[in-house]
Amino acid sequence: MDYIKQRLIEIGRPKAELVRKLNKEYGDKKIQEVNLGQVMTGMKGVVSLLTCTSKLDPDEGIRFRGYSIPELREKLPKINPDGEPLPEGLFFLMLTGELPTKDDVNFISHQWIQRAQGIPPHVYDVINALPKDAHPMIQFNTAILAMSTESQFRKAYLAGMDKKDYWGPTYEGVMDLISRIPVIAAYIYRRVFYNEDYIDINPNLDWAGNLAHMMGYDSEEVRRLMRLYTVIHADHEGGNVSAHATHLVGSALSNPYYSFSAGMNGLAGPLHGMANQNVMHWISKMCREIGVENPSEQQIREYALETLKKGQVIPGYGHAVLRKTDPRFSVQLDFARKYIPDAPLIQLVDKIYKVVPEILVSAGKIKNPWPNVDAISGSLLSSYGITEFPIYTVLFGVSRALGVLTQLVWDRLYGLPIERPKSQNLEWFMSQVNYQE
Ligand code: HAX
Repeated sequence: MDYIKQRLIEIGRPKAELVRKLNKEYGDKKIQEVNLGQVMTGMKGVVSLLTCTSKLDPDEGIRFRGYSIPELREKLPKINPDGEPLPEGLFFLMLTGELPTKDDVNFISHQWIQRAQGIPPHVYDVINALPKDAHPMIQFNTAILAMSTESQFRKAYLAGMDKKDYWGPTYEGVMDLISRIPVIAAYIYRRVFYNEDYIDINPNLDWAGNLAHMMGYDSEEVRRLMRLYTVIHADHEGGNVSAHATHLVGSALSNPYYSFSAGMNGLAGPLHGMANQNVMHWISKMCREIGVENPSEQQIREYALETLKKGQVIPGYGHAVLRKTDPRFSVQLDFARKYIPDAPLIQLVDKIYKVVPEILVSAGKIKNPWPNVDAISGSLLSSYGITEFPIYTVLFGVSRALGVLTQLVWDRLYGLPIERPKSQNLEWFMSQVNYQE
């Protein structure tokens, strides 16, 4: 057993005991009242999930195990002192709650390189059976499901396993899956956009550096970008669609591949991860229709108003929880200002940022008019040469695996049961508020 698993037993067993005790002794205690509006608006603010990897504050944004993004950039191990932290370190932090050492990060990097070798050949056959113009998220998710033939959890479950041990083969599956998805993502990218000219994994590179390498980008600049990208997209509490879907499906003891695939189906929605691609469509359509590459603030204002008039959303703006500019947006903007200050797309994103919030506020219904992570991530990737928009949500998915799969390991360490909220029909809700037609 590797030392991380050993550590998880030490940390996880007392926590599982605590969860059992809380449930037994305080199970009847009321912790929150739910109002009708919350149910009718997608359970906003209803506390109903136990998640320890990260916490989202409406004003401050995300903290991973208590650390903000600027703190992570300072405290997590890096390859170069002026570089970005390695996502391996964030994974360790989310998993154990402890800041990793360089040795921890090296251990995980090494594990993931080794485990990445285990992708069975039929996974590539399955991807190749799809048309090349199938959206990369379809190809990505199909590959994830095809990899579930390797599920160690399924084998161990069939062989008979004590409930207390569910987390062990889950952890193994999670490590396998995380090690393999950059290879799959890069394969899909090269298949669709580079005429099947594939690039092998480099055993001397880190996880995010390898993703850049296998996609065909070998500069230190793109590796740095990928490290930042995969850290900031990794987790966003438990209630977002990709995390919640992974948790929900996992609660039926579906294996990590099935569970993660469910999360990725959610990420592919335009109100969630697909927004990063849609932002780029929105920007390019605006430039095309106006007939300029660099529209003025007034032209952006008119185009944004036109979008709202057509009953569409402006992608990259708004959030179900956040009530301020997303720090994941701000860190990308700072990164761009530092390394590529003259990039025209970033200047355009900055200009849109000046104009769009006031338009959304004037429309009078949005709760948060500020940009989210997706308002800039595509422009940043594009400015570094990764211009193929349809791959963007796949890259988000690669990063999001770190958080939602860590949550899955913890669901099983805690021994959480199957999720089964109660539903009621419309008449029931009407009766609760004495509604008379
Ligand atoms: N443009 C136009 N209208 C918007 C809007 C936007 N960007 N964001 C919200 N609204 C509208 C809603 O559609 C809703 O209208 P109706 O009352 O007519 O239904 C109203 O404002 C109130 O919505 P809200 O309560 O402020 O927002 P929700 O919690 O319902 O939705 C969303 C949050 C992120 C889905 C929403 O802001 C949105 O659609 N944004 C654009 C898509 C996007 O950028 N998604 C990515 C979000 C971050 C993420 O998950 N990344 O993966």
